[in-house]
Amino acid sequence: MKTEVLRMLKETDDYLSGQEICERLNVSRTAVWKVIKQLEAEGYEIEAVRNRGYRLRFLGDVLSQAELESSIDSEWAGKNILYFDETDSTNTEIKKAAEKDAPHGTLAVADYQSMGKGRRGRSWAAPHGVGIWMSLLLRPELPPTCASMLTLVAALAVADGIREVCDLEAKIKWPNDIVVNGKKVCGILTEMSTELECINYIVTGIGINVANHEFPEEIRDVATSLYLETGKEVRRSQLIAAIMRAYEGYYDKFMENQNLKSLMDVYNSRLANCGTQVRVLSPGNEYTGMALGIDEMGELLVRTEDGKVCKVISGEVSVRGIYGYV
Ligand code: BTX
Repeated sequence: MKTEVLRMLKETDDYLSGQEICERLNVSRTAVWKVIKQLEAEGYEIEAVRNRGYRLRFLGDVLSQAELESSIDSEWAGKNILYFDETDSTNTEIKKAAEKDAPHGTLAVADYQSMGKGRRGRSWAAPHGVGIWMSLLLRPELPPTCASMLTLVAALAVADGIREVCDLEAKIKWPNDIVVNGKKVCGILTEMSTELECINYIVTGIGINVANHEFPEEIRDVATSLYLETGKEVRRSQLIAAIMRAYEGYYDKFMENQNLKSLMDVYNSRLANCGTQVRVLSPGNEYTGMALGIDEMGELLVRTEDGKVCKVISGEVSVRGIYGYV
């Protein structure tokens, strides 16, 4: 009911009468009043005027089940929400939900993660109230070899969401970091459960630094947040909704070909390391070259000094900038 009241308040610019809420939701006046009080306690500013009703005066950066449900307007991505004030990792929550048959598109969101995971056993700093820590459950009919490309699809959606909501030139550092002004604002971790030759499910975990005013010493040089880049507050639910919308569009295009053929151009146009010198660090084989962009399998094409073009497969190697992080 809280979601419904919130949705009605968001859709109405003027006052919404208590009577109308009661009638539409078939509940008592006292029940409506209680929900209004709960919403105020969560941080919404609601004006109540006798004989006119309720009006939402200020939408703060509230993150809750009701806020997410009333904001996300995509068809399937993020339609089923699992919200946590606190959890160890939203990737772990989605894996648990997947084992209990949660549907394709289920999204777990947390306000705080005590054990946020990065790639290859690294950790991800996910403090209270300042970030988007979320994981999307996917159940695609794809061979497991295609799964890593979905990370690139997610990176595109995050870059678009940030561009739309924050008006920032968000770029992608191949394969899956989102950078703003050369610093990392988002990381993506994709995990997969497979059986024989098919995918049971994929979890795409997305961590976005939104309102951080500062970072721990060890990541200060590489990390940034949307607040630090814009000086403005971002409503996390609005950004999540924009990312889910963008994700659906890109995912459908990806699934048509089961590769990145139709997304390659837009991905390359967002690629921060396109045309830059990079160092490829693969076990036992390190080399330097110019990044040319991705191919339709999501591999990074790197031209070495002798003119040869190498294909770099994500997950196996690290690609570093020669003159900095990007
Ligand atoms: P990654 O391995 O590319 O990045 C991890 C590295 O990035 C760390 O070793 C550290 O140097 C740096 N780092 C740690 N925290 C941050 C941060 N907040 N901002 C910028 N740099 C940082 C990237 O892994 C994948 C991250 C996925 C995080 C999401 S959050 C929701 C989901 N749940 C979960 O446990 N992980 C994912």
